Amino acid sequence: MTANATSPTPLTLLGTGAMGSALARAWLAAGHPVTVWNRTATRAQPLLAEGATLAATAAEAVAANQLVVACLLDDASVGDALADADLAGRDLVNLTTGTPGQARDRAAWAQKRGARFLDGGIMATPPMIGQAGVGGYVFYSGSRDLFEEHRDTLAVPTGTTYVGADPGFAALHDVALLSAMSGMFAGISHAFALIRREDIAPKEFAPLLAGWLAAMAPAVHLTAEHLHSGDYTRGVVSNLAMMVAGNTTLLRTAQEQGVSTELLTPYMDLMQRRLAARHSEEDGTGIIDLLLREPGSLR
Ligand code: FVH
Repeated sequence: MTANATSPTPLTLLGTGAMGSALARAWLAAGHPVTVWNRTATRAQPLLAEGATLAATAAEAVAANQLVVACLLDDASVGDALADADLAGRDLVNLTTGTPGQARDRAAWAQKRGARFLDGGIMATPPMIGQAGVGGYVFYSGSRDLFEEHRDTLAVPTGTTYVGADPGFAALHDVALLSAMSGMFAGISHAFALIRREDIAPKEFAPLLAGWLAAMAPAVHLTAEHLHSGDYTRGVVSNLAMMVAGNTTLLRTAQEQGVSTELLTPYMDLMQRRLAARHSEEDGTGIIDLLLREPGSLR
């Protein structure tokens, strides 16, 4: 059953935590009949006043609708919740954060049980759900046909970006972006630590920092161009030799300010290694090659 202008697709939502509740509210507000289930039923209660139907068990919730969306804590909770559910003929959309491997295994698991499967990686926080123009979206991967069939319904809470038939790709894109964000937050922490003991108002410093990060963000396109061409020197304006020399100033400043360099040095060590391998005219792209390991190895 697909959505159309007059009858919004009914759906089941497993998990009414912070994100699940936000999703449910967006679908309810758009007129979709929503059956909800949550392990702790009291957490789903507020949604009933907004029109949701509460199922007593996950199996009952799955039986209620063809389209079943799971937004649970982690992959293990998806397995727990759906252990006794009959998935035959169901379209399972898993918005639970997990690894690419877990998504691929979950896709095979769902298929074996007779369900079609889409994995999703949510690039939004709960307050961004149901809000247009705030930049939130969900990466989807798995069956393209299934995505197209439910595209309109899936687009109700936030944007949609389909990234391929491999069910692991949504999680991979999600985690890649979150990992980049983690590095950015590390840099933000270090920057605030540098000014922390000085007579510099954090509130005045913040817009300067945000502006600088935004100005630097387009560097990702040059990195992509380098990886595409294999030439890591083309178009480089700030080369590795200069940057490694500049690192001395960053480290000395940290020392002067009494700030640990533990967030900076892992990246600087990699820059140094790439420079030592005679790549002074590159930018930082070659560091990507230094990071690559055999899949499955931990470090
Ligand atoms: N909240 C956020 O900012 C992020 C934004 C990006 C995407 N994440 C992911 O979304 C998934 C759900 O996150 P959440 O914010 O809704 O998380 P909680 O509020 O903690 O709710 C967790 C739900 O999972 C249920 N649950 C946990 N363990 C089990 C289990 N073994 N069996 C069945 N259900 C389980 C939990 O139920 P209960 O504790 O209320 O009984 C909640 O419904 C998540 O993957 C984020 O990484 C959110």
